[in-house]
Amino acid sequence: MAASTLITVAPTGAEAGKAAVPALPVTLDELVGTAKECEAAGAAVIHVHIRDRTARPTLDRALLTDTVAALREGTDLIVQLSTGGAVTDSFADRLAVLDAAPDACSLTCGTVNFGADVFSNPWTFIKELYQLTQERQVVPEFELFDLGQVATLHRLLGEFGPPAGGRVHCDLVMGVPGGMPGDVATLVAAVAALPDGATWSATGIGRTTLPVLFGALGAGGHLRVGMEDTLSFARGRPVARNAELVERAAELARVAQRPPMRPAEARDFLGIPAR
Ligand code: KMH
Ligand code: ZN
Repeated sequence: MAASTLITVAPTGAEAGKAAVPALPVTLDELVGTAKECEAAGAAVIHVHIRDRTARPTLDRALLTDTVAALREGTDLIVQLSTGGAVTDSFADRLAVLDAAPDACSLTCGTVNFGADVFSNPWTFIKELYQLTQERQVVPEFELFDLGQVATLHRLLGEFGPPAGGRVHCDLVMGVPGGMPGDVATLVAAVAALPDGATWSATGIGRTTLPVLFGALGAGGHLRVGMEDTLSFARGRPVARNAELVERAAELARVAQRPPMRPAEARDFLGIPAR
């Protein structure tokens, strides 16, 4: 079991609206401020979605490039850009995210129903994105929303070889309406199906946040938390700041005798070159 716990913060996402959720970081200043607080609280990776001037999700290349630069300037966090974007984003725009030259990016291994929408990731897109990460040396994190996507990950690695950085790190995204449920039995089944030697984090959407967090810590996995995944800190109590989700995860990781991994250690763990 890993001696420490990688904590990723996903502070914004593409789904929640600023009007309904004023604590959501949507401007570059808000994002960098959040990132600094979350790093101090124990995060080592930031999973980034950005918003435009009207707080709508965007994959604007210049803004993505500025965001990577500002996060590097203000923190030591590993900057992982989302290539999932919003369900409305085109494949071309999602591939072009790598033009912003992040340390890492998400790479979802299959299409999944996403509430009333569809998060589309056909095989042709998955393999194109994967080969681009290899070419650009951007370390992918394999996002797995369902067990069938684990099979696709095996196929991807079998056909195209190891990822940039040489480490296979996955994130189980559980409890999306349409994806795998966020419970411990499903988590154990998904982990058992991962490629040999793969490391993994898990996150539970909404009310599955805590069962998945406790299950992941107990099973030797790593954690993703943040307002992309949950807007409630406890029943009837909205999240006030992303950092309080990181603080809680870090505290529970310490209780589990697996304290938060610092960014330098996390770079080594994920195969990301030092900056
Ligand atoms: N916003 C979702 C449709 C990712 O970042 O790679 C997709 C998502 C996954 O959040
Ligand atoms: Zn995301």
